Amino acid sequence: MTDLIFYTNPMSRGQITRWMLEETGLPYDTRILEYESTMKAPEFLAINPMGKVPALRHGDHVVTEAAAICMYLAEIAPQAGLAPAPGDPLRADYMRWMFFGAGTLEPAVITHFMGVETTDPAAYRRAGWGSFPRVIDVMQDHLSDGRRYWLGDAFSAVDVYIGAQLAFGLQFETLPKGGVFDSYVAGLKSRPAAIRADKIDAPAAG
Ligand SMILES: N[C@@H](CCC(=O)N[C@@H](CS)C(=O)NCC(=O)O)C(=O)O
Repeated sequence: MTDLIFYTNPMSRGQITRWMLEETGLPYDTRILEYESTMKAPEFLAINPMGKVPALRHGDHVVTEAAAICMYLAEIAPQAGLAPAPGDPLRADYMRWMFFGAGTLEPAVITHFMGVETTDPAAYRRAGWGSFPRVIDVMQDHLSDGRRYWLGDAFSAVDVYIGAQLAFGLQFETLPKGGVFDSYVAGLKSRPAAIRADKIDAPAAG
């Protein structure tokens, strides 16, 4: 019995949450939802009115949005050491990059994939993510010192959230291959929790 219920589809951003759950070592139950049927059924819309996964129910409360779920899980599993502790100045970097992942990297990749370009100066100013090339440059530059983990010495929820997005991007070729992203992602994906998570979701994802 566990009070953590994970709503997902194996072919979704739920893979980020699965990896994070496996990193925490917390027990959880999984509910697999199908696009267009159970994901849009009243029972699930009562959990997430967006009709999207991932979602996490913890007792009477629900967390949605993959980044928020990662941050929440890091907080309720402090023994796993997946976030700098309260009061640690590194929390500045932690929060900065988690929000960068959700509010800057994600829309940059998706809009680029959809063919929306924001390279003209007016569009760049209005779009919170600036432009796809700028986001990629900033991220490649961040990794150019050969760091293994996004925040420096220690693995954290940022590596799960940003690492998973970079892994998706390399897999679906929405991000440039053959550079620092490859080595960063390869290092993260060799973690036992990442391997376990992939093993659970991969067969169901087909
Ligand atoms: N902002 C959400 C996005 C969630 C999302 O768009 N999930 C997709 C799967 S990757 C989904 O559930 N799509 C189903 C739909 O919109 O019908 C997050 O970060 O978790």
